[in-house]
Formats: sequence, C-alpha cells, structure tokens
Amino acid sequence: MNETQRLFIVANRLPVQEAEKGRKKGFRQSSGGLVSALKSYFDRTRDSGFARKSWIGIADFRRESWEKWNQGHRDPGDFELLPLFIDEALYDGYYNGFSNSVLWPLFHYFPTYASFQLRQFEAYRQVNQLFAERIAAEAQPGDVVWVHDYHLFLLPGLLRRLRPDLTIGFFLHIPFPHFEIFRQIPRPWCLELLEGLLGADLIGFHTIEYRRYFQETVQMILHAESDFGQIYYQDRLIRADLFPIGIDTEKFRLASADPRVETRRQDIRQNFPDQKLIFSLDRLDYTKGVLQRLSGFANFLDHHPEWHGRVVMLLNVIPSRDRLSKYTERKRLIEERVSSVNGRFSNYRWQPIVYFYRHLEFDHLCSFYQVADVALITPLRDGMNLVAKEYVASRHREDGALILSELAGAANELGEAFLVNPFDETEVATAIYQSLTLPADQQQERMRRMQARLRDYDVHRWVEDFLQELRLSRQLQQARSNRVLDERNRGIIREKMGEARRRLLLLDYDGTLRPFARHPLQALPDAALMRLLDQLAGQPDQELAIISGRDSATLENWLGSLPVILVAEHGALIKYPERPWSTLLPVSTDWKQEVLPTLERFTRRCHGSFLEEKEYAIAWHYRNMEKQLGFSRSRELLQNLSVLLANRPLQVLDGNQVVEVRSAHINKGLVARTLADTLEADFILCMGDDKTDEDMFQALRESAVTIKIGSGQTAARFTIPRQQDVTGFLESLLDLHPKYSRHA
Ligand code: GDG
Repeated sequence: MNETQRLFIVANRLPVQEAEKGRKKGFRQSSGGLVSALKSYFDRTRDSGFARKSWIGIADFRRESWEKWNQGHRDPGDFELLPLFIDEALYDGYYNGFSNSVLWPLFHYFPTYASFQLRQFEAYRQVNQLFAERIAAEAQPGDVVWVHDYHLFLLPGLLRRLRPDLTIGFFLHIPFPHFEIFRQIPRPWCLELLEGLLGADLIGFHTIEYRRYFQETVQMILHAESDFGQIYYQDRLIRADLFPIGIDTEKFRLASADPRVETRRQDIRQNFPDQKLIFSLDRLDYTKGVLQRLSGFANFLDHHPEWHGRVVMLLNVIPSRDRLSKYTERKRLIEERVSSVNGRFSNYRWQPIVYFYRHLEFDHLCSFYQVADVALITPLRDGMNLVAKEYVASRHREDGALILSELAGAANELGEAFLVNPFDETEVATAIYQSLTLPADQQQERMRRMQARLRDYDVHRWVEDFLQELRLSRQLQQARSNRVLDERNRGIIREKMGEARRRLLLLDYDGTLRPFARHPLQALPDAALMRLLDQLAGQPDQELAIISGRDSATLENWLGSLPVILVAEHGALIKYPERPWSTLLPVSTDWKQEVLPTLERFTRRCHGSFLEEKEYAIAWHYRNMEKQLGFSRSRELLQNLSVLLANRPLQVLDGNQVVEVRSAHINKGLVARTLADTLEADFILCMGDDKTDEDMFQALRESAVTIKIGSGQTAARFTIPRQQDVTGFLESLLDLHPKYSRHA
C-alpha cells in the first residue's frame, strides 16, 4: 500500500451512537462486533499502512447534534466519521424494507417471512447509490474501500462504475443461502444484486458453504465461470474467499481480571449458591431460535426431575429492530413461553428461567460469560455467532461447556462444543444434560482446544488477512486487465506481423469468428466474414487456418471455397487448399458404439439437447435446454462418462454448453504445433474462446501471439473480452503499415 492511501470502512451504521450523559447529549462508541473488531485492530496496529481511515455509515441522529459534537472529535479508533443523512421514508424502505424484510429472512432460511415490494427494492438501490456517490466524491485514486454486509450488496458495482480505480472489498456477515433460496428473489433483482457484489475485487464469507452457495448462484444466474474461489465475469477476475471472523480474545481474557467484572460475577453467584447456571444471549430475532431453545430446556426439565431446583437459565434478549412486527411479535411469544415454562416448573424456592430484556454493559456481559457453567447458543441460522466465541474466550479457568447450534457458522471452528440441531428439542435437552454432567477434565480439554483456535485466528488476524488478500486480489485483477488487447498491443502485433517473413493465423470458428447460435447449423458465415477471411488468406506470405471442433462436411460446405487450411474435429482431419481431407494421426473409432447409448439416453431425458456425431468425436449439446437443468445434467453426464471411460484413451471435453468425447490423442494443440513447424512461420497469431483452444495456447506458449476471446482462466497472452470486437481487430491486420510490409 502506498503512503497516501486512505481506507474507507463502509457499513450501514456509523460506529457511534447518540447517548445521554447526565443531562447532556453526546456520542459514544456503539457495541457491535464489527466496531470493536476494527477499532481494536487499528488501536493495536499503529502501522496499518493507511494514511487516513474513514468510516461511512448512515446517521441515526440529527445533523444539528452531529455538527455540534463533531467539532473537535475524531474517535473512535481514529476514524474520520462521514455520516450520511438519509430521508426517513427512504431509510425505512431500504432498512426495514428490502434489507430486513427480504434479504435477512431469506438468507437465514425464512423464505415465508420475505415480502417483495418493488418500492423497497428501489429505496435499497437509491441508498446504495448515495453511498457510492459519497465515496466516489471523497476517495483519491487507488484508495481502498471495504464494504460490510447485506445492506450494501449493490454498492461495489455502483461504485466501480463511478470509480474503476478503487480497490473494493466486500464482507458478508450473514450466511449466503443455497441457490434455491436465493432464486426466490425476483429475477431482475437477483441479477442486480449479484452484479453489484461482483463489482468488488474480493468477497469474503465466514464459511466454505456460504462461498460454495455463492459461487453456484453466480454460475446459475450469471453463467459466470468460476473455480476455486476465482470468478470470471465481464473480463474481471473476482476472488471469493473465507475469513471466519474472530474476536479480540485478549480483551475477554483481561476482563476476567477486572475488579468490576469480578464483583458482578460474585454478586450473581451469591444469588444462585447451589445452582448451575445456563447462560443464553441473543438479539431479539426469529433466527436466534429462542422459542425452540426454551422447548429444549423444558424437555430437559421434563426428563430430569433430579435437576429441578439445581439449574437456572439466565435468558438475555437484547432489544432489536422493534419497528418490525415480526420482532415485536417474537418478543411476545418468547415472554409467553418463559412464563409457561416457569409456571409449569417453579416452586417457592426456585424458578428455572430468569429473563432479561435489555442491553447489557460490557462488564455485565463479561460477568455473565464468567459465571455461566454452560452457554446455550442455538440459533436456527447464524452467519457466525460471536457470543459463542466470546463465552469460550472468557473461560480463563478453562472450565464450562458450550452447547452450540450446528447451523451457526461458528460450529465450523468450535467442534469441541456440544453441537446440536436447534430444531430438535430432544437433542438440545440431551446436550443440556451432558454439558451439566461433563467431568472437569473433559471441560478443560475441550475449552483449551477451542481457546487455542480462537487465539490463532483472532480479530486482528481477520482484519489483516482480509486487507492483505484484498491487496493481492487487486494486483491479480490489474495483471489481468493489463492483458486486455489495447491499442498499444495492437500496434506491437501489427509491427511484428509487418516484420515477419512468413505468417500463420490460427483461428477458431464458433465463439471466435461467429457468436454462438442456438443450433450449430445456424452459425454459418455471412458475406462480410467470408470477405474478411478471403482477404486475410490472400495477404502475401500469410497462411490462414480455421481450426474447429466441427465436422469436415460442414467446414467444407461453408468455407471450402476459400484459400484456407481447414482443420475439423479439433485436429482429427485436415485439408489444405485444393487438396482432399486427410488425418493427422491414425485414430480408432471403435469406442463410439460403447459411448453412444449413454449419450442417447441423456438426449432422450433432456428436452432440447441434441447429439452431433462426427467422424472422430461425438458431442452432446445442451445450449437449448433450460440453463440450470442443462448445467446440472451435464455434470451428471460427465460423472457417468468418467466411470464408463476410465482407463480408455479417450478424452471427455467439458466445453461451452457441450460435452464431447473424442480420442485422447487428438487436440488442437497438436495440430497447431504441426502447422507452425511445417509452414516454418516466424509469426503466429492464434485466437480462440473455448477450453479446447487452451491446448493451442499451451502448445504455442512461447512462440505465438495468443488471444483468448471472452473472460475466464486462460493461458493466452492477451484477451479480447467481447466476441463482437474480433472482426474489427482482424480487419486492422489487413492494412499493415507499408513500412512494416515487405511487399508494400
Ligand atoms: C452479524 C451476524 C456474525 C450483544 N448484545 C450485547 C452485546 N452484544 C455483542 C456481543 C457480540 C455481538 O454484540 C453480537 O454478536 P453476533 O455474532 O450476534 O453479531 P451481529 O453483529 O449481531 O451479527 C453474525 C456477526 O455479524 C459478525 O460477523 O457473527 O452471525 O448476524 O460481540 O458481545 N454487547 C454488549 N451488550 C449487549 O447487550 N456490551
């Protein structure tokens, strides 16, 4: 990072809240996980590499109070605070509306809670746009922007449009759901949301599942190629990676030595001298599973009367989103359930649940963490869940037990907890019993392991890791965009061509010279393309070869009149001008009878798909099928073929909406190399769009100008992102400057 670089943290909220201090109003740092994470990282890391740090978020206070307070204040964490003041109705549509009545319930697998209203999506878009405009106006070239969470999915894309020079990272704090859930969002919004996200250089998730679902969704909806966390979209490389958020373990360990925390802990303990304490803390939210948890606890009390009077559950619910009816209704249901459990089991000396509905001060929270024998944390879905981690980090005596929902992201890292299905009240009840009776040595062993893991990837590592990977993503991105064939490189290519004694052009056909058509026979060349190819082939000292996967008859029919070399079936057959077709290598076709029945079965079962039988290959095309079905069937076919053809000298090609089987000895690379050698060319230009063309790019790696058409991973030296630009480029090679051409 350079010395003048500025970091923008962008989140729905600012890290401060208006608060009353006696009779005076002021501002204090807000309590959220993200605020304390970033603040503690930057407090500790003096040399973060950023000259300035700013935090942009929506103000939940009035402009006047801010202006009064802001004179002279900069904190917390030395961030410059940039509040966005947003009209209340607009904010309501964006926050209570689309963010928390569509994205939040859907992404936590509550699809029936989602209500889709165009007006709210428009508010969401508008607020994201306001963020983008504010950042675009503030940022200097090359600054770094780190966007947080589901409220701002559109922001990376909107900002990229305004400021392509910025490095943009995005982190999702909640789960990314399975495609089947995501697709319930109206299609145009799905596209906008994903394209918005893909404006980032790096997208971070808590777990590998969230990343997988995201990649699958991008593939299903945008048909963007992706592998191992790299997504290729509109000629950009976007990385998606895992960054399971950690906590400030040191802060929770130190809190144990804080006398205020110790006093509170003793105070709580004295009230429950003979009882084990089960602690539970959540924001008021239907995703947190409080009702199911209470049923689990009641089930435990039902089956273990010996524990009556000996265990108490301290249930803390923190007020949240109380303008949404789903939340106020939840509060009522929880309170009813608490009363019903207490009413059923209490006696004069004992009440099984002590219920709190309020925000806790930090030292109070820590005293709960320390006093609790068991933490019972059973969300129905949770991106991560920091409370579970904080409980573990607070156990400085290495005792206690954690019961954790397997549907919380944190379950991936806290395998020593009692992992439960939060919907299964019997399993929760059993885990409560097991945790209350867990021998001390086992408590210690489990705690130690979990604590070591939390220390290993604490919040500082999380921030550092994300920012480092973001920097790397940008570098990869830039290295890649340097490969887009620009004017300068076109000039260099023309110059080299002009100087060459013998030139060879190797061009793929479908997807390179012609766009893809619904049926292969519809991609025939038009008059302009025929003229261009004729002119290219007619240049002095220049050979033109069309190297295609198509069968020889089609190529002959379409292009046979031109003075060009035709190569069919990826190199199985070759034809020089005025000469008959011949084979490059003797190749057997006995295998066809074995493969045909499987391919025919898939064709029958997949409406819209069709077979293309060539002399040395058979291709199953699925471009006319419904997109998602076609893709998933093609995966099935690939799996079938890999079993059927194991150890046979055949290759199965996973092409662009086609699966092709052919002899392993044939590939475009071999024929490209052979032509280059036999024609003794000292300049080779090779262009293609598909995976089969990669064989040519690899084979000619050192000696040729290789150009990939479209996006995606490639071994080619240059890329032309859009197929429509290919003919323009080839036309520019027709009039090489006289100074370059020996024949001029
Ligand atoms: C998102 C995701 C993901 C809570 N009540 C009080 C209080 N807290 C603190 C806790 C903890 C944090 O707030 C809550 O942790 P969550 O994990 O639930 O985080 P959220 O910010 O709500 O939610 C979640 C997280 O982002 C991080 O990526 O884990 O899955 O939904 O730090 O200690 N702190 C104090 N008093 C309270 O009453 N002082």
